[in-house]
Amino acid sequence: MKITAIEAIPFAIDYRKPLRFASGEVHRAEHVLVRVHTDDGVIGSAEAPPRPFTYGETQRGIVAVVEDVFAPQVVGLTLLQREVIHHRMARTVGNPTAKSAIDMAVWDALGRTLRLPVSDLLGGFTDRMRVSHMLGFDEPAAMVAEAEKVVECHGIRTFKVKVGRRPVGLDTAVVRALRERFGDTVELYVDGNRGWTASESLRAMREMADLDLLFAEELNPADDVLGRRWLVQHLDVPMIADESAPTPADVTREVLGGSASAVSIKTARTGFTDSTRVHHLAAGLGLEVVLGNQIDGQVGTACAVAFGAAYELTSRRAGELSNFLDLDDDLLTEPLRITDGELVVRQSPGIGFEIDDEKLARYRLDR
Ligand code: MUC
Ligand code: MG
Repeated sequence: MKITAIEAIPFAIDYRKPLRFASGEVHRAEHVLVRVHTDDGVIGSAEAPPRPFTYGETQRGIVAVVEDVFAPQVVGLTLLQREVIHHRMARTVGNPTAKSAIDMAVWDALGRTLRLPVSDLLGGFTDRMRVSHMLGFDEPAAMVAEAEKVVECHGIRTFKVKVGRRPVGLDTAVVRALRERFGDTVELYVDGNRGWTASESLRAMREMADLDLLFAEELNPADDVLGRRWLVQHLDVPMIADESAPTPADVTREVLGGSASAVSIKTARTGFTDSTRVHHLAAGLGLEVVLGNQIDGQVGTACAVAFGAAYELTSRRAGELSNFLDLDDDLLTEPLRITDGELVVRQSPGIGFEIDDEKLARYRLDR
């Protein structure tokens, strides 16, 4: 169970169409596949998605920090020393997706070594999650057409609508068009990625008061501290902390400070080890949880559903597990499939996927 090497492999796969939102846009999945090797010949894998507009990481930066800083700290430890791994990596600030990919690749290697699914090792609550689909910025008719396709092809009936444009009517028109098209057959919530001010956010939420929204996420910057608290006090739906709360300490600060009343757990930024901490914190504080997406590929999505299905609290709501549908191709031997609006956790050892070597060779950027 001794870790003998860690690889960081940059790869790139195009999105069929860009995803646009208030803090940025994504055209290509320029991710890093992290592979943890052990002396038993086991390889555990996970992916790190650089999101400079959220965490400041870049693809080259992730490769460098894994190779130069984290690999030397982790090689030589065993798969059972996950808390030592966490402690050593924590000496370096930031780099959340690089650290998380190592953490999850270690868990994958552990599951493969023990011949057990990681989701069962974590909590084993269920083997599937309902899926929520994220709708990026476009005209109302185009966003409704995309939602129709997603309902028809995948049976998904929960949508997170990206908002945060100006004037706010651009976005409220989309949410209204979706509610008019689907009636009460779909669940809707909105994510502003900090695009609006506190007063714009409240005006928009009041305009949408009759649209039965589940949640609002990061409508305005949490750094506008008083404005954000004021907004949360005036909303009649929970405000989800996403990018304002990337660590357990941030979750505590934002929630106890009154700037959030629910939390997004993203395995891409908190791995399995810190996602477990955020989960326990949310359970202890009585917060609602949404399993979020960092615009993950299939490797990242398999990680997210393995974690989400492990606990009752994370599997209660639909999880954001469908961004990979927009990718041209992916790295798995057996692609993930969303059927009847659900994604199932594969009951194989580890996280539940196999990397296709031929595809990795095709998309890797370092050879
Ligand atoms: C989301 O939930 O915000 C877009 C930016 C980011 O950090 O994550 C995505 C989705
Ligand atoms: Mg968000």
